[in-house]
Amino acid sequence: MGKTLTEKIIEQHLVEGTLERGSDIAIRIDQTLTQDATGTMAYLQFEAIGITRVKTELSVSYVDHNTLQTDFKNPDDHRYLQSIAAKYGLYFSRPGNGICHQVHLERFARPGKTLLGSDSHTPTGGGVGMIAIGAGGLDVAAAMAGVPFRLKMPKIVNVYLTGKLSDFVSAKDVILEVLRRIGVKGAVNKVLEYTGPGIKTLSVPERGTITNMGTETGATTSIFPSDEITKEFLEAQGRGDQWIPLEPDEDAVYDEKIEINLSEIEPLVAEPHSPGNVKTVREIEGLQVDQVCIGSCTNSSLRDLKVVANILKGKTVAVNTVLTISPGSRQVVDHLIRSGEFAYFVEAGARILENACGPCIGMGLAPKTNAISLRTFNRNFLGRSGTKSAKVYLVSPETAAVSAIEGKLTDPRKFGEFPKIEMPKTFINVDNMIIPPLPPEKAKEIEIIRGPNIKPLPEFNQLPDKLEGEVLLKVEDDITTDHIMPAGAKILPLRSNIPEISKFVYNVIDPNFPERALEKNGGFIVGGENYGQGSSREHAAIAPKYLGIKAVIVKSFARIHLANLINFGIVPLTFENKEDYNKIEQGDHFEIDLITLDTGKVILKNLTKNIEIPLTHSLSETEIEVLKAGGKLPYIRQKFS
Ligand code: MIC
Ligand code: SF4
Repeated sequence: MGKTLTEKIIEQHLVEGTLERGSDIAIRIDQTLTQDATGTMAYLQFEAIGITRVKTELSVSYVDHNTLQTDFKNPDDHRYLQSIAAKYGLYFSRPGNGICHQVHLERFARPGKTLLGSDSHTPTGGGVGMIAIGAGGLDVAAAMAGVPFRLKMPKIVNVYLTGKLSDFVSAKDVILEVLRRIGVKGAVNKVLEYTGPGIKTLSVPERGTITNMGTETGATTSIFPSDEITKEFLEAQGRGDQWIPLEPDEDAVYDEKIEINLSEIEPLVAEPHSPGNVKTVREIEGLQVDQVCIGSCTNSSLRDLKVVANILKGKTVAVNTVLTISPGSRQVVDHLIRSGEFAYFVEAGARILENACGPCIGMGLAPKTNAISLRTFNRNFLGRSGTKSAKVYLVSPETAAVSAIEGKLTDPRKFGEFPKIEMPKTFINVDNMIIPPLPPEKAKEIEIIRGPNIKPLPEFNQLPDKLEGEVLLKVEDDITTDHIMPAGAKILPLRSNIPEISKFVYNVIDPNFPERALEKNGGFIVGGENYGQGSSREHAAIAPKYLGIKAVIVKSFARIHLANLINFGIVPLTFENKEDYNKIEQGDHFEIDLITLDTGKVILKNLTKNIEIPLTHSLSETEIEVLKAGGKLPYIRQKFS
């Protein structure tokens, strides 16, 4: 029986387990990446593991999220990260060099390798045929220490592409089409593997856009084969020697199949406040737009910004609209400057931002009250832009650029002729802002530099046999980590200070939550489906843990958040009967006996309502051990040192 590409790469990296779907497996990790907002915590944990040098083939530390420096905190973190990279043998991509996923695709991603990143959009690397997975910082720290990464063997979904995209329709519309079909929980514990004649019409950056935003379907990762197009891209990046051909067997067997004819896709848009609320642009065209933001790890490649530049050429941004552009990397900017296309942004009146995440994570450029903001980004969760009353719509670069000129949401096909863009045969390699690892003898001499905001990770106790307390919060379906642990210019700088950041847990939904949790000595959170969708930020587990959250009881979990809860000793439980969710109210008093955890079932006693509710879980034996040890850090210390 033939194999899928996913199976081939996973099999080559398998340390434990089999390819049986849903079983617990452990894989060897070749590469890791971190970014600054998750990286400081990840490296504090790496230090706590006590290894002298990273054990991966390649590990890169990027600075791209926390680049708005309103006080000392962010630059202190950058300095800390730089000293860590020098001491432990990592590459360090300096602030301003670009967004981790864009730079990694350009300079480091390699077909056939595994990549674990402390950012949920790490699957961007799947654009060159690698298994690239997002995870919490502690899992990435462990991978840097040589610990295999554990996951459930995902189901493999074949996304079979035929046809060819029309002018003004691009890769973003393809992933929006996938989201339209399967929604934000459609691919939890699945890999989206792209094949079919249509893939030959997509360049590597376009494939990267699709695998990047595959994260919004809940997928473990997304992957394209490594073919002639991949070869050309790597050669143009001066990395032709890293190319290997990789594809699924012709008779590969997939668990599911989705067929998409690229020729039939039209410009799409995701309405507030979920990337899964997809409509055609035609359906809601005409909406006045106050702000248009172009960039992010989804749509900031040279291909995308060239298209935008040429749409803007000779035009002016509409009077009541603000246009921002945040390029993905210095390589992208360098090309645009040398080709003269950068001038089109400037002349059109775009506000040019740093090569960083910027407005995507609410780091500046928050929209005005009740604004309509059109963004080429991948997420439009409530409040993420920094303005709770703003409505964020996700679109392609083509739709964004044309709408910026018109001042209203416009189907870009009305623009006229599609600008012909020319991609360089060879990219300018601007690696002078990437500091390579120091040799071990030199690395030893490096001192780690810590700013006053960098606080050690709090120690957490071992798990007791019985959990007791109140339901501190009851929430609905599709709660994101942006609800649980918001980001933005005010909160992100606190990422290396758990006591401080914990004051903002659930800030968008219930600003009194932290105070109540501390006052009641902790308790429980009850939720619906897909709890914890979105980012990899482990602060969405560490900070609730710090506030005393003992267990989270929901209908279903998103993958990365589930792993993060386990890593920090919060018990993740699910209802055996989903309707039991309705039998619980905020304020109810619970008692949960964990003695039976190993059997896969536990009983929740709702003392307030005087009822018993059966709960279940998907925890592996190792995960139960981790929980019992009080989290992954004490567990690793016990086991590996
Ligand atoms: C995001 O897009 O939500 C982030 C910010 O990149 C996060 C990581 C973080 O919270 O630092 C992610 O996607 O994992
Ligand atoms: Fe940065 Fe936004 Fe991409 Fe997250 S989704 S890595 S915040 S650009």
